[in-house]
Amino acid sequence: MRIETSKELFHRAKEYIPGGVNSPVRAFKAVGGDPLFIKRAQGAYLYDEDGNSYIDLINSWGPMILGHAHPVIEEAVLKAVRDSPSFGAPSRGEVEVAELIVSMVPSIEKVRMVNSGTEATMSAIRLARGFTKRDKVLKFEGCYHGHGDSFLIAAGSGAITMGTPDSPGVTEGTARDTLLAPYNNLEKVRELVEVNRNEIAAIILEPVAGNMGCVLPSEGFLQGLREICNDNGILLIFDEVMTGFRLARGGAQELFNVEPDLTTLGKIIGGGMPVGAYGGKAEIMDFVSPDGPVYQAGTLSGNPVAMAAGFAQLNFLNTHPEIYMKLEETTKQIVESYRKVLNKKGLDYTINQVGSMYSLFFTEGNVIDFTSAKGCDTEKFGKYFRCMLDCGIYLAPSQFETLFVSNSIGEKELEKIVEGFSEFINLN
Ligand code: KE4
Repeated sequence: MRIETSKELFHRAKEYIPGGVNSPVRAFKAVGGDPLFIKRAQGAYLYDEDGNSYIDLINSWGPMILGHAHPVIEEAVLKAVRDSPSFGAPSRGEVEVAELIVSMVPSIEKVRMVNSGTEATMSAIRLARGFTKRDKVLKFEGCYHGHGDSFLIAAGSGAITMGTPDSPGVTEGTARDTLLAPYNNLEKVRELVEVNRNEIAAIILEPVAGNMGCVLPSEGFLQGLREICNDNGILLIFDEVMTGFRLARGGAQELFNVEPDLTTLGKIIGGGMPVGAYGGKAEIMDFVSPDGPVYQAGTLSGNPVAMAAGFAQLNFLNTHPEIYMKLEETTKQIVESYRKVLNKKGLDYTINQVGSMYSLFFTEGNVIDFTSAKGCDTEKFGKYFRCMLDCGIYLAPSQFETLFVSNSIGEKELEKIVEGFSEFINLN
């Protein structure tokens, strides 16, 4: 039987699926060319429908921290699916995952499972509004919190990549309740809080931004937000969909030692299955239905197969904390090898790295917020992406994404990544 190529599959996909993809950033629009259709993945490698293999530095946008098809997760999923994929009723797995999350993330006393990061952030905002009886939410330019209406204002990730920072379909009324500040700008936050005194329910941010490329919080930024929220009765929400269980067992809040009131989670929490969650202080979480007045629900929330995958992955991370040091070490080696080659060539660049997340920006200055991220040479980024792909290394197809290193990247893969990068630099 003739094998359909990625090109043929993409052509077919566009017949039935908007843009031929189920999530915009996968369409390679920002880097040109057609997307690859992946057939399977194992460890550090993706295998496409055209018989090529790639070292994966996206890892499904974060979830595959242990590498692909890890036996511990595979076993758990196969076992769970044999008992029926879904009950629509409470099950043991939900309790075990909730208990484990509470034990790993200090600020979380209670947690509600949902099916995506978007659902988690939408629910957390509704809860913050219900709990504080205030309407406004303050977010940061370039931070992406999923595609909920309140967030598609100067959002990051695909919204920047698609050049549609404010998506049609988001009403004026919704946009009015979303305030915007530049990332790392406490002054602007203080100003907005002053002008909107007693009207802001929550400040939400990525404690390490990954959706304008990797951008770190500047010294004192997170602590400063914590103090502003304490002084003004505002809930601080850390969107740790990317950083949760990625940067440390307790996520960015453990790394930077700042506790939010609510945390949103996703990606790693599901071990590759569709899972999101939001959690925080019991006093706030008890406001969620059925005990509280804030409604939120989901047919497949806490799905037994997804809980089995999530528990397997979180439990593995929880019992092997040395993984975090190894991931950071590997990522630092990649970054150091990039720096060596870039410095030798005398190119303008910035690399932001924390734990196993990093981004290369082609720009002179530092990248500390949305404005400096947007000022980068995205054309050059496109060349970097394509050259690395030709060398068998699969990067995020947009400057406004971060890379995620998995625990499957070893010496052999490191060598290949350095080789590919050196080739890109020599050709440009
Ligand atoms: P999902 O609804 O895609 O599960 O999660 C939304 C979300 C919320 N918060 C943060 C910090 C996120 O990074 C995300 C989703 N991240 C993108 C990658 N930039 C998902 C990839 C995609 O959109 O296809």
